[in-house]
Amino acid sequence: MTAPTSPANDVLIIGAGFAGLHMLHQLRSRGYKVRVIEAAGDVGGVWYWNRYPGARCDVESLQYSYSFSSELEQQWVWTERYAAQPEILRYIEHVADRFDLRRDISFNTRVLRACFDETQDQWLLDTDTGLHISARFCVMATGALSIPRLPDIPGIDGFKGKVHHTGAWPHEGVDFSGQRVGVIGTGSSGIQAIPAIAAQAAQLVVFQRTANFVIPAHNGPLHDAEQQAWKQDYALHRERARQLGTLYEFSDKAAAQTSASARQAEYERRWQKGGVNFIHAFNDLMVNPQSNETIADFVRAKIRSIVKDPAVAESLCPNDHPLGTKRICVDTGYFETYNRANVRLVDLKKTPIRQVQAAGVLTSEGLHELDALVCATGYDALTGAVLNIDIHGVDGQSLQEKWANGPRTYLGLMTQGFPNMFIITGAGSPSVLVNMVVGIEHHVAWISDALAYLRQRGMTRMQASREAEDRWVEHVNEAANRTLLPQANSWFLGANIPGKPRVFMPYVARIGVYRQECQDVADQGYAGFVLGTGPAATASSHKF
Ligand code: NA7
Repeated sequence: MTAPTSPANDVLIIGAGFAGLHMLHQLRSRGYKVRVIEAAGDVGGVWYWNRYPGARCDVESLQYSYSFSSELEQQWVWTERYAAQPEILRYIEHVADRFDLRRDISFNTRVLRACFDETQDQWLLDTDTGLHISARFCVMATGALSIPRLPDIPGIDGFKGKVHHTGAWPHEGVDFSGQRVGVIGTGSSGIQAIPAIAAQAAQLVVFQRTANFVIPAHNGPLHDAEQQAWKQDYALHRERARQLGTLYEFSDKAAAQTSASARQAEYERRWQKGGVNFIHAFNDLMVNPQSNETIADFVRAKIRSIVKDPAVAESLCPNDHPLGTKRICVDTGYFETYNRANVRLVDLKKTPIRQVQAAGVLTSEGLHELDALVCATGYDALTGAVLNIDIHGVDGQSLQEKWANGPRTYLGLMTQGFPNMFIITGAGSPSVLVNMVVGIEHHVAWISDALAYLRQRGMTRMQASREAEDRWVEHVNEAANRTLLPQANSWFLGANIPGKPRVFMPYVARIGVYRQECQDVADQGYAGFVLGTGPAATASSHKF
């Protein structure tokens, strides 16, 4: 057969957040013609949209940053242990300026449809601006948490005040002074926003469906000496992060083999230190329900000691899922907020929402009159943004149909039947279970190497084989089932979206293990992938 003609671009990247920007920079510096399509008006991804009060990262600033440029990591100065959204956005904007990335990005453009052209080994994309664009390869840098989800509560459209979602916050900010505000949702976003809104609003009503485990951040200024010390050893820290994800203090002891008093002392020490590190106090907390109960009891006792009203404290105590099986939350003054006179907790387990009316939220106990409503109700996680695009692969197969019973990928990087389409930090990779920037940098490097491998051999097509994909999906399921993680109704499982298939989506593995698995595949000539040109592309043998 004749070789396919060259499309207009080598690579199209969808999304200009942390992933898309790094992918663009890497591929451009390797000589590819690249175009990025971005729905937002500027760079930043999730950090462009999440401008709600209190928004901040729960990974420490010095770790939640790119490692690909030592000048960048040395010169950028972080001001806080956990950076707030404006500082992270400034950092991303700085990266875009520093590496002159914006010239290859089409902003305010949403990809509606992507079809694989089998005759030319290329992707054809249609957008909402009428831009039609083609490329040999397509990289989904669309983010794991980028499709905000408004609750399906009857009457919400008829509310007379403004309804805001934390993940699509107005750029000009919102002034809640003097207002009666309702917040629905007590995940990470709600837990960050609630103290900030309570400080401004006249009254705040929090509608809680599930109480969450929340650990203090102990955020504060990042002092020069500490920052400089870290930067001196940055290369070493980054290398360790490539194995561990985030550099937490991991324990090699089991809670089950530790005395109650020693366990208590360790939980207290970690509580005082703060952050997600808390969960690594012992190595059996995510696999042994009895051990998990000991750390859960510790947090419940803390909640009871902070919240003055015993009934409110009881409602705030999580008791329907093991600690860590929903994304652990990190706060600044969350539980203390319930001691304020202007804050009221509505426990939806006791008094469920019936509907939203023009004047407020009606629960089984009556109407809560409100001037504004904040939905901190989360996202269609991991698959939402990919499936938001009408994607068709070989033989016109639709990705929505293929993933109707849950996402299927090989290594989380590709899905069979959709050649030349890569996904960054998607389902089937560690993704949201590790420091996202570390996961992104790994995928960007792996995809860049795969494209170079194809280019060197004059090949124009790469896709996952069905057999390799089937084995990987099984492997990902087994990994999750060895832990307590599938026990909670979390967004890891799609449980927050009515009708979404209940499949544990991220791959539960230390990123170092996963990196090695990906490296082994590459070293074996991309084992489990089908490489070549046109439909004649042939499968490599695979090990998974
Ligand atoms: P999350 O973690 O999905 O939290 C959403 C919250 O909204 C959670 O408390 C939900 O309760 C609640 N929710 C969702 N729908 C409803 C309805 N219909 N009624 C009442 N309550 C509802 O999203 P976040 O934005 O907070 O955090 C996402 C991630 O971003 C976070 O983990 C970090 O990684 C960064 P539920 O628990 O489902 O009962």
